Amino acid sequence: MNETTRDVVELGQWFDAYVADEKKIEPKDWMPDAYRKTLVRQISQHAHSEVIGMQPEGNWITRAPTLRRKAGLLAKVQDEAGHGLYLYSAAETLGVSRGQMDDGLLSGKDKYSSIFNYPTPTWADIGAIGWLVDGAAITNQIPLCRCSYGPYARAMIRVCKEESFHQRQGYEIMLRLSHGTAEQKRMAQDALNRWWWPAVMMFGPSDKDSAHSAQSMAWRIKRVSNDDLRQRFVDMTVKQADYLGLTMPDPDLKWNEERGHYDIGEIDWSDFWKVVKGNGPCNRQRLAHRQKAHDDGEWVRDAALAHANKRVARATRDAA
Ligand code: BYC
Repeated sequence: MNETTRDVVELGQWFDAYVADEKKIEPKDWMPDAYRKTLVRQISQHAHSEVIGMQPEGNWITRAPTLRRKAGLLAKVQDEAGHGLYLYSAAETLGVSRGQMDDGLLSGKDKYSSIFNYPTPTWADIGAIGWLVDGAAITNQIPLCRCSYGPYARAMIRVCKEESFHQRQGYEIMLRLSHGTAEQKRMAQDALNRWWWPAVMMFGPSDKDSAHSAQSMAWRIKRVSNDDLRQRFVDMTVKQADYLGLTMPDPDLKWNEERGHYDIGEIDWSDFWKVVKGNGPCNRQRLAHRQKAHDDGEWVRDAALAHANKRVARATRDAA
């Protein structure tokens, strides 16, 4: 064993013990390359999801039914832009640049959450997204507040607080619609029918097929497995649907006395992978829209960079 290999083995042992002790890894700490890589993958995917996630709802800002609804929706979509920015910043602390992450998203190399590739044809979709998608996001993200990487864990605290407001605004829309006219109730039920299974799939493949879960849990990046998070979400949401007076689109959904949880029907994983691989109903539209926003913003990036370069040049001259 040469000196360098021994150092890495010792550092690896230090790292494992450190995270097992629930201590946070900070940007300048030593970390295994694979840990860094996994975090860059997960955090940048998460950031991309927030940014792409603005599109399905942004679609309704100009058509929100009242001023109050418009203000709530505007605030939610702006929060999502903010989440994207915290998360890109958290990923940058791992040595990847914003430009590299933009390229990853726009080239189709990087993933973003499958859920944002479905259309939002009615106002009830805005309710269903807040209730189900943000509900699923909170279920997934609360444990991430205890992630072993400090900048990601800290970003998650604020994100979760804001997601909690998003979930409530969505649920309140569903409550009003489901207790409104027959047509409004029908819209709410239709939105639930379309969003339920994609929301259940948001948690990722089942544990036996999840490529990264075991290692990510050992590193205390992920704290709860995909299936356990999915179960938490199902158990919580079934009761909320009951209160709305809506029917879950799953004839096999039933309470399992022995397990103390709801059982759900078979998940159509082929649909999930189709969407993840870029062939969902809106994948192309979402990326094309993002590409256009990126191109339209080029002059802003150029101006900001020119300004920053000028300041650096002035500071260097003054220091000389
Ligand atoms: N969609 O081994 P696995 C939001 C991929 S945004 C697409 O289990 P991992 C919001 C996975 O990446 C919510 N791909 O992976 C915004 C991997 O492929 P790669 C976003 C998925 O990473 C606006 C492969 O499948 N939340 O809150 O251990 C409005 C195998 O999976 C998906 C986050 O990003 C999916 N759903 O676990 C409203 C949370 N699932 O990378 C709301 C942070 C899996 O090897 N991320 N894949 O090519 C995570 O917690 C984890 O990354 C996941 C997946 C649970 C998503």
